Amino acid sequence: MVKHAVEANFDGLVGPTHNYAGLSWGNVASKSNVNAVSNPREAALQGLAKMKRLADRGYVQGILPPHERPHISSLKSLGFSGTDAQVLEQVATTSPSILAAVSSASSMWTANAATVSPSADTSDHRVHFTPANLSAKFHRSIEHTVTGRTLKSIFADEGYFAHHPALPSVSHFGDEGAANHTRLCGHYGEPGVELFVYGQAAFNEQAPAPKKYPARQTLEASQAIARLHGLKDSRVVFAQQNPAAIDAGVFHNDVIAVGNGNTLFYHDMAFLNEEQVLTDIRARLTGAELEAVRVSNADVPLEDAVASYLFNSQLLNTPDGMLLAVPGECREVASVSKYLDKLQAAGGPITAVEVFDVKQSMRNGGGPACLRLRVVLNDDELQAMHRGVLLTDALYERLTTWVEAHYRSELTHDELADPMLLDEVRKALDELTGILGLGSIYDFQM
Ligand code: SUG
Repeated sequence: MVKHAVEANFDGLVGPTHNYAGLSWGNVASKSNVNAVSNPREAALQGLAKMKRLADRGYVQGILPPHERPHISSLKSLGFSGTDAQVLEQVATTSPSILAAVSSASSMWTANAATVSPSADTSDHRVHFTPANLSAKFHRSIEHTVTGRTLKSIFADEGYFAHHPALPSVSHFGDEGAANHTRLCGHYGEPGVELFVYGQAAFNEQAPAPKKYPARQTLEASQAIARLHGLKDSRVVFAQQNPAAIDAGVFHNDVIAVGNGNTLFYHDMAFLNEEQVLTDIRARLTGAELEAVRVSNADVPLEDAVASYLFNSQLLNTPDGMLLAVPGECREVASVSKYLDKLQAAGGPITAVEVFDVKQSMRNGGGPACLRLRVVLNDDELQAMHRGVLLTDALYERLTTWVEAHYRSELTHDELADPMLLDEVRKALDELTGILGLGSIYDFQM
């Protein structure tokens, strides 16, 4: 029997150390905004405003808390020692790049937090979670421990939820989570097709691969996740990303494609073998016909797609079609803006376009879709999860006040070594776990 289910979106709350450190080779925005002065307060409020607008529209909206940064435990594991203030001073003097890496607020991009398979797809009919090892970038590879703790704290009932540790943290199993995973289905509660998009087959040196930028996700990692989650072969598609797209700055598949329900919205340069991908999905999808909304390079050149983050939009069901929630930059790039006008008039599955301002995150290469982790939950699972992280009007007010009390409105690299900043962060996060009712999830709380 098909159970009623919804797609809940868990957005990463931007952390108090949000800054522009140019940490992500292959991510054009991250590199081009290096050393810009950030505004953590504005970043967090922009994120909360997006969540609030979607919650007001009736979508189930959850929150994942930021991580402790600078991450002192990581620094100690690298041999920096003494009091926290001494650790910070040593690393700032001898290795400022390491300090920048352990200070990144990158856990905000929760599309990279984990891969999630809904219970309708898994062999034991539980919702499965695997935190992404994010092994391609040091600053992100330190996220999965706390991400795993947080997900376990929210989805604690083992009768409904299964948690796996991150895959081995080596390049062969590089895993970037839901950013390279799309689920297509009829109703959310029906078995769907899980599309895993990878950048490179790690164990085959002859296989096509990008030449300039790294492929962060491997085929072998995607296959491991599908096995761990107990997915049926007949419901899984593995597709290689077009290496030329990676070399043009498409470091995750969600920078060039987004799917929801029976609809796949994608750029014609997204996949190495587009026809095969569509054929494979069509052969596996039951309960609905695939709607492939293909954007040609003639309409939107790849570099405009990357600059605007058109495909890093959220694609959401509405009572009369689908809503594409796009970043503001889409209206600043002429080809994209023109395309969006055409799209709404085309009579296809996407019937509405709305703009969301997440500029602070965008400047690090994170659009609306990067900021959220999708978790399909049936009614029983929604009841069983910890509901203290679901956004209500009261929680929105509480979190806005919390941000205003604890966040700086300007942050430069020199300030990352300030022991006062670390104190501010810990005080804020300790209060936050109380607000969200999460218990102890941070190293400093243990
Ligand atoms: O991993 N940027 C992130 C952006 C992640 C976007 N996520 C998705 N596409 N789902 C990254 O490249 C930049 C941080 C800095 O440079 O300060 C950064 O980590």
